Amino acid sequence: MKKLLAVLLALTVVSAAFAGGGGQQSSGGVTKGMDRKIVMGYSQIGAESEWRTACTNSVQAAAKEWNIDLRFSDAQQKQENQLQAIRTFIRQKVDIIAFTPVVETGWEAILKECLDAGIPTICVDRSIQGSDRKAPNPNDKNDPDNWFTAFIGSDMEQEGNRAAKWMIANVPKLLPGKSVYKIAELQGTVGSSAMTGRFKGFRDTLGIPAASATGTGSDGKFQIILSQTGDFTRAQGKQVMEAFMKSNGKEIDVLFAHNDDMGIGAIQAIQEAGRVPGKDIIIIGIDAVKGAFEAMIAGTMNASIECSPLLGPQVMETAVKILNKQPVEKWVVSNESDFDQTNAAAVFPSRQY
Ligand code: GZL
Repeated sequence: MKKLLAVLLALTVVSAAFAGGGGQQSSGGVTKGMDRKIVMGYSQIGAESEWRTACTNSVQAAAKEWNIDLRFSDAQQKQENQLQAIRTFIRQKVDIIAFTPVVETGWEAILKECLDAGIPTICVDRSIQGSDRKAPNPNDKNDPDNWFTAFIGSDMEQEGNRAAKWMIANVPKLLPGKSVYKIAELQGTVGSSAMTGRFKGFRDTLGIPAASATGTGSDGKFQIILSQTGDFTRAQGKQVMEAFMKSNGKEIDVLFAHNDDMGIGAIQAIQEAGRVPGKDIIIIGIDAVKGAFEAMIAGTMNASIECSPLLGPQVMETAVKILNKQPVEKWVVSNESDFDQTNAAAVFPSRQY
């Protein structure tokens, strides 16, 4: 018995030491792929939508996975808070800064401060004005693509194209017999690349000038009659749709919402105005968040164009490559799909956000 107790005691001591030592070493230790633990400053826009929350969760989970010390700042939709957070990161001498620009303009000065401080930056999700995210001329200091090291995110114009293509292919079948389909549009945050890209891409595919809020497509079948920002939130999407229903409720055939949250907010406004969302008014959103799948399965929403928020792993992998002085693409494009009532139920169980 004494021998058994001695063996058990020895085993307990050894396992505790290993776990303690191993635990302390891996958690406080080095970043994957590096010889030290790196520090990343991340300036996030806020928490305005399901998509944003999923993006934040992805970034925070990936930082843990890569063992990166993440200094995370939520700007609550204000650019001045982002600029302040990035200046703090510079003062703290972090190894790398990642940021999602709430709007496209106003980034030159701060990004040049990062360059002067020798801190590389990764632009995530939304982009900055004048950036086409293709390999820039390295000597052109005025090319915005030289102000940051890499961009990780979706092609917003493509998302607008995809929404218009789904509408052209499906709306005449869902609402047969009309010569013209009248569209209401809920724009995203004014001046954000997500809004400007989707706005332009949708119009390009219809043949409506990108500068026009309203107008009729080149084949005369689709006409944007209303277009206003709902700032990517459910609450404002509902509010603006209430106004649309009051002014033109009877003639709206299609709602194009720059994100699902605004489309979901609009569903309630359409119902309260006595029309049937998903049947009388065809609703097309962007993001493909959980709420959109639930609405498509319930029949109150018709389609959602995926824009993946699961960018965390790519951000961390790109950060390690940059700090290891390995070559990185200027633009790591996300791969995405389109969903509607024909595939939503089958795909929903496998969705990660
Ligand atoms: C798109 C992202 C947008 C989402 C919205 O990449 O910037 O911001 O479409 C989110 O849901 O608020």
